[in-house]
Parts: sequence; C-alpha cells; structure tokens
Amino acid sequence: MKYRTPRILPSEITSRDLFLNRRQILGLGAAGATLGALGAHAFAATLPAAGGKLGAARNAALSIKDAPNSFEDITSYNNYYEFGTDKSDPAVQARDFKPLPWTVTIDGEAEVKGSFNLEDILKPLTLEERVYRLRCVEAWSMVIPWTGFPLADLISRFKPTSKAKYVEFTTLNDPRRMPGQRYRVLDWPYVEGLRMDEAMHPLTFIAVGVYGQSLPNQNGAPLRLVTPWKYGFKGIKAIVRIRFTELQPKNSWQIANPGEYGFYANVNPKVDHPRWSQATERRIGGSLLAGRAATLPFNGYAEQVASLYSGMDLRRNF
Ligand SMILES: Nc1nc2c(c(=O)[nH]1)N[C@H]1C(S)=C(S)[C@@H](COP(=O)(O)O)O[C@H]1N2
Ligand SMILES: [Mo]
Repeated sequence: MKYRTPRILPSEITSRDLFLNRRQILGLGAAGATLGALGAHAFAATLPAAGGKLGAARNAALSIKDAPNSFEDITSYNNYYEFGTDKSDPAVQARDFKPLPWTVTIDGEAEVKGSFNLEDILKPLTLEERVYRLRCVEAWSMVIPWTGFPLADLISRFKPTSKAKYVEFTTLNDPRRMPGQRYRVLDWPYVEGLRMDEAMHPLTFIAVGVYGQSLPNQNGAPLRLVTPWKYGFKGIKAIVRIRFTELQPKNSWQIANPGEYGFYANVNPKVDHPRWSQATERRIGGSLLAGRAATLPFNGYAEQVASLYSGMDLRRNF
C-alpha cells in the first residue's frame, strides 16, 4: 500500500547538507538537532499546563455536528491503565502527573531523527479544533472537541524513507510517575501502530487539548493520538516515541489478547468483540445524550476511509 507524499511547505525545504552545515555553524552538531533548524518559522507556540487556553479555530469540515459531551464526562470517565484500570481512576491517579517538559524521540526509517522538545515540535504547527466521536471497543462512545494538529503535518517534517510502511507510537514508561505501571496488567510501555497511509490520512490527529484547553493528564497529556474511524484503544496517550518501521508493529491490546484485539481496530458494527456485540453503542453522559445508538461502520467516516481497506477481508483484519 503506497501513501502519497504530503505537500511540503517551501519554508520546510532545507537540504540535508545545508541543515548539517547550519548545525555546525551553530556548534550544535547533528545529534541534538532541534526542529527549529528545519525551517524559519516566525512564531513560537508554547503548551500551557493543563487547563491553560489554546487558541484554535474549529475545523468544521472535518468535525461532526453532534453535541459534545461535557468537560466533566470527558475528564472523569477515562481509559488509561498507567493510572488504574477503572474508568474513574485516571482522573484521581493522574492528578499530580507533571507532563512538561516533554521530549519526543523520532527514529526508524526517516531522514530526520532525534529527540525533540515538545515546544520545538509544536512551533511550526497550526492548532485547530475538531469534534470527533471516541468509540471504545467496550461499546460506549463520547463526542469530544479536540485541539491539535494533523499527524501528517508532523510526519512530513521527518521525511520518512520509502521503507517506512508503518508508524509505531510508544507511551512514557515511568512507574514512579505512572503508578499503574507497577502492576503487570499490560506489557509496558503501551504501544500502538498505524499503517503509513492511515497515519498520513487528513482525519488522523494528534491532540494536545480538549475544549480549547491543554490536555488534562487523564486524557493523555501532553500529546495523544486520535484516529476517529478506529476504536479508542488506538488513541495512545502521553507519546514519547514515534518510530517509522518496515514491519507491522504490534499494539498493547493485541499483545495482551490477540483473539480479541487486532492491528486495524476499525470500528465495525458487523464484527463483534468475542465477549460482546459491536452493533450498538452507549452514549456516555447526561440524559440528553444518554441511550444506545447504532454503531456506524468506520465510526461514520466510511466515505473518507473505506477505500484504504479495499480488497481486505475486514473480518480477518479486525
Ligand atoms: N497509554 C495509554 N493510552 C491509551 C489507553 C491506555 O490504557 N494507555 N487506553 C486507550 C483506550 S482503550 C481508550 S478508549 C482511550 C480513552 O481515551 P480518553 O480517556 O481520553 O477518553 O485511550 C486509549 N489510549
Ligand atoms: Mo477503549
């Protein structure tokens, strides 16, 4: 499966030689490269601590019209095993987690690699708000106004090579800061993966906020993946590593239970989880939103994404 090379802004085109040269002039060497050296970007974005305001306009074309769940729902009913296995645990157990400063390491099949400060990663990106439904494999759903940026905007800057067929994401592994990691409920650290064309799809989003504020810890601060046509478990939180690979990476739930969780995890009302139906979903929230609704193929995004899987047996590739 091939993905189309993303459009690269002229400001981001810097030949590798020029790039290395500039690093030498600055006396920094190539290893500790900062992303700022990749292009001349005029503005600096900083990520405020949880609750801080993030200015971002809504991308209406890529948002659903459903009324969002309340901030209270979104931040008190969570799945985040690093901070406990009950839905109410993360809000309490992640309260004192300090996500900033944060470093993301880029490696594998890419021309530009290294460890980057989150601030440097965010600098040239334009934040926007998108309202997406989060559909969990446990058959509940929520509608969330996310603030963030398309994953493609980030990936294109690292220039993945032709060998890069997949992207693997890894969550922070630090049992001192993530108490749930002291229990072997999962094989830590949490890992996830996307096929390159999925990762480059315009719907695929990295969230750094909800409701126009920096991401609360329980929702994956400081940055997490959101793939709206897939089950919620693909939305890996607190990402510290992005690696481009030739081989399909395994994800944490697949490692824990390959009979119940696959690599693709596309929302599919016709393929039941072995222990419960996926035909309907329960809307989390107050009386206005509550109740069961029919689950839509690809979580309602079939028109945009079904073609990525043409010719694939989605009962086998679940
Ligand atoms: N690192 C990590 N990421 C994770 C999880 C987790 O346990 N650890 N749970 C996943 C699951 S199963 C779901 S449904 C979503 C929930 O996201 P939310 O709490 O922001 O609603 O996070 C996903 N990302
Ligand atoms: Mo989930």
